Amino acid sequence: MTPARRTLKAATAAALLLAASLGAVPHATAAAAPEPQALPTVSPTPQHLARAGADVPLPARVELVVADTTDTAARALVTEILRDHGVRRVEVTRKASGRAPLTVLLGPATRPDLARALRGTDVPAHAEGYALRATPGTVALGGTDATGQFYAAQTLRQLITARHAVAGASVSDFPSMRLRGSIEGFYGPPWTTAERLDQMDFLGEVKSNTYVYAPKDDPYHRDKWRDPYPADKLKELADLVDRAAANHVRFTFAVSPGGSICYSDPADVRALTAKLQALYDLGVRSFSVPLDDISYTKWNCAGDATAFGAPGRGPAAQAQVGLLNTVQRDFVAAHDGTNPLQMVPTEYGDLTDTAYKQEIRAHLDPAVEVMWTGTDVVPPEITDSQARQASQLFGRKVFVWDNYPVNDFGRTAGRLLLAPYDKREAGLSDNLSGLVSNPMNQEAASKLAVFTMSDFAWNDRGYDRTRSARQSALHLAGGDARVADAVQVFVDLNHMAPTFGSTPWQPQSPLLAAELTAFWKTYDTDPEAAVRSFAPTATTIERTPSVLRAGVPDQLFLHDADRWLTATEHWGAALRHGLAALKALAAQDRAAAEAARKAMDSEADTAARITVDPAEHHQLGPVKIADPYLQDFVTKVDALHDATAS
Ligand code: LTM
Repeated sequence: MTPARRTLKAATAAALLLAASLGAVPHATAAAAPEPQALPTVSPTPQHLARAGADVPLPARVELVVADTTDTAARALVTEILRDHGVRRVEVTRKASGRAPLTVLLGPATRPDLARALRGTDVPAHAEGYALRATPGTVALGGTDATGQFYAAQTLRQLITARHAVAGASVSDFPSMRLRGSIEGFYGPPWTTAERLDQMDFLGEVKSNTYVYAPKDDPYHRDKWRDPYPADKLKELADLVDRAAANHVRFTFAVSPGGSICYSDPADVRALTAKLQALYDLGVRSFSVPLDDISYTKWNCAGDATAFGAPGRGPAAQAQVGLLNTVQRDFVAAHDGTNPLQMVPTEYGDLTDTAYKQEIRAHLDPAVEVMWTGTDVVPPEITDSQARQASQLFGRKVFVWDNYPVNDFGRTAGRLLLAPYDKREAGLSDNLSGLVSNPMNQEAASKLAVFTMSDFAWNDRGYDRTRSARQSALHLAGGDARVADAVQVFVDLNHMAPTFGSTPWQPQSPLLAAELTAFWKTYDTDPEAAVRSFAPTATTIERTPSVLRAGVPDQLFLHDADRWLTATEHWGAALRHGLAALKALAAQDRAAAEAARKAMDSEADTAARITVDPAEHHQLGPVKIADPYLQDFVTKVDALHDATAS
């Protein structure tokens, strides 16, 4: 094979990959006949999933056997799932009649009827675990606790096949990490109530149990932390708390007093606990006191200098530990049903032993959860060894606040960060108490990455990035494989991670970049073949926005992505015109080349002039898509055209 042909083959393979994403050509996975015995892919990846027997068809009438110990949310979800899949009568009963075409048992796995039906499927001895067994005539959903029951129902939802049957599966499952979910902890426009409600439902679906309310730009969270929430805001919070509970998500309320608190003033301690009390009264049972992004080289009041001495790392930690221990002891432990207090240390992103960490290690109540972002604020990796060191430094397993996929700092200006989770080592669950995502200003667009993070947090050792990315795309696409293909094209065009420094640790647009490299290589020897092979990709990119706009059911996502979708359309058109210009150049048709080049430049200029919406993005500036590759393509075509004109 000649080098040019080899390059062309490589280019064609890459083009097929991208073009196949839109169903433009046969897609290997899309075209393959389903394996009769293959079980549906469940996300997050279960610890153990195996075939137990034949699939169990869903009849028109189902008996749902419950008891007082059956979780209300799980019961509502199972009922909804059955109805959505054609079951017209869901008869709820306390005891199976033995005459129903299908019996679904839901409750604690220890309930005698469930224990019998689950024989052959291990019931994990883990909080939030569950066992599920579907065999002819019976589907058993047993939780180790109420949350486990809810998660069994979430798995049932994914086990229903296209033929309205429950896959004949045996599932024994539990989370690897205790705390999983998201922390709304970024700077810039906070999420709206609608977005937060959406996030609660989403976290429930991906079996994540934690949402931390810590928006930096909510004045009542930080600057005005002493002030009570006005009634309308409190009502919004109450709605969120209820929705979180319905999804087995711990709504975790955070107050950040560090910018102005006088640690030694009992009135400030009272103001802090009063703020927590108001949320406890709404039903909140998890609390956090983040002390990140504050100065510890100055006190906020003279009293602290008297109480703790000259400002510095050690005295700052002493003051914080005093406050946190008081809140843990006098508020959290004194209120029924609360979970241990969470905190973010001022030194949250390194592994240096300091007087600050020594004080926390020695004196902070061991019940308090300590958050840590990694070896940097935005780390390129988190390894087991780093997590172990952090746990030693803070005297407990740390709770990772992962600044992923947050887009509130300078280098993220104009970007949606959509790359699937990566470079977090399997085995982290042994060394962490949990993992939460600090997402983007755009809630719905964040779900693409958070889906994969939740998969990792549930089962870090079973995490498969490629599978998770596909599942995440399918989730956004409402299960439609063709739309999911388009989602993955869009992800490739925005395949970045939050990065400190100039070297991205997740490659931007890896598929498109590979294709363009192959394209230019072929172009050197056979311009027409190069144009032919790349054309489907240009078409795919140009059509992706319309496929997503028509096919993604999530309107919040379409709103979040709107400007990036519009830019993609223009860049796709620029590619198309650019290819036409190159074709005309090869045919020595100067007029056609000139016209096509003009059209390309105009589309590229239009794309480059689209800016983010300041109401929705902390970092302003032009929307970025597949940079620098698309602009580089345009620049190169311009140069080739200029060269022929001279
Ligand atoms: O990361 C932490 C603990 N604090 C802040 C976040 O609020 C912010 O979103 C990220 C990314 O800019 N950096 C921080 O330092």
